[in-house]
Amino acid sequence: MVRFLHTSDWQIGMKGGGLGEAGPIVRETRIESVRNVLRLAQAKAVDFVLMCGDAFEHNMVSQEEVKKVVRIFNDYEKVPIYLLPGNHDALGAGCIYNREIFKRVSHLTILNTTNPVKVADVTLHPCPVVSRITPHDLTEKIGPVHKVAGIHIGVAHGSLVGKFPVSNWEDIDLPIDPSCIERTGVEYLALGHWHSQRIFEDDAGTGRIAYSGTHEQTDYSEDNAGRCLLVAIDKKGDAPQIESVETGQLRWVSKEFKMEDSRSLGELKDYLDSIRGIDMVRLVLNGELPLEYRQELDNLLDFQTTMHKNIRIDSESLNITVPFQSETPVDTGDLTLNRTETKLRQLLANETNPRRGRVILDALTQLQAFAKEAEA
Ligand SMILES: [Mn+2]
Repeated sequence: MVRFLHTSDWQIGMKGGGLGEAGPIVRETRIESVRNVLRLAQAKAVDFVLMCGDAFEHNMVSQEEVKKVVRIFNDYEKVPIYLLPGNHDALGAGCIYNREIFKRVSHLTILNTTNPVKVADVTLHPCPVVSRITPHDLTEKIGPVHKVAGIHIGVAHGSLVGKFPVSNWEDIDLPIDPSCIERTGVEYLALGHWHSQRIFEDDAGTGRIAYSGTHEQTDYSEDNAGRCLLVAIDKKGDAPQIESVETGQLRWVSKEFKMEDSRSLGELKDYLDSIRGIDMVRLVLNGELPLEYRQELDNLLDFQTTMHKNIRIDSESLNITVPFQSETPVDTGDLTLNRTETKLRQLLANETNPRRGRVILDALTQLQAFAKEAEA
């Protein structure tokens, strides 16, 4: 019997680009969440932790960040860790695992060759990544073990051919043939590379190929991320018992809203009220919203930026429409403002590019807001 924790894609040292001020928070949190992984491994008294690649974002990650991870490893010295190099931390002259510091962690084994590794009556079959782009299936190196005693586990990093997830998986290099299970006879193929957790069942409904997903979500496009897999296999040939466990700290949501009128503004407001505890928020706004609601929408979203660690608003597909009654120029009480308004309305009427149209609408909205302020 074997019980282990399957994890992957810690991507320690990632920049968190596009996340603004939340970038450094995401970066630091992923280090701290490694502690969640090892704490869980210790609490569940697993035989070992299996790290399936991309522990580090690249091979040049600063020694300061490496030391933060090693410090966490040292706090859990009774938890054996088997770590596979992925495409981000690929083997080679500059490999991060060539650094002396890793050799001093006695309970850490870097799976840097394809030689099978015996752990009690379990055999690991590692398929370390040797270059960032690898066009052939590295699991081909796993020999058939149908008749070899004990439990056998394949350990690899790449994309299962024909099973691509909906989210934006990094690259189509590193192909892995799902038939690896039948060909080799391993009980379980532990994979890394995809950040969303996925378990693939065979025709008999047995899950033998799985991506643990990243231990801490890295992007809005991921689903079922921030987790690990607790795997138990009783004996050779048995179906793995797989349990998904949470290890991530940051909460992410991504939501699409069709804007139409004051009712949809109300729905948006209710939704925003309901996600107060969420750290990372992406809103996709589309539809058509009359100009008169524009200011209220802007105010709502402006306040919402103070409620989360990151809020990303994608309103490229939102059209602000000018209703018929506001097509007659508003008297702002100022000649220059009136002329500017008329000019902007002419520009808007002739504009065919939606992106430029929105800029003109922005200017019109601001101008009307100024006029209202002046009135008050
Ligand atoms: Mn990868």
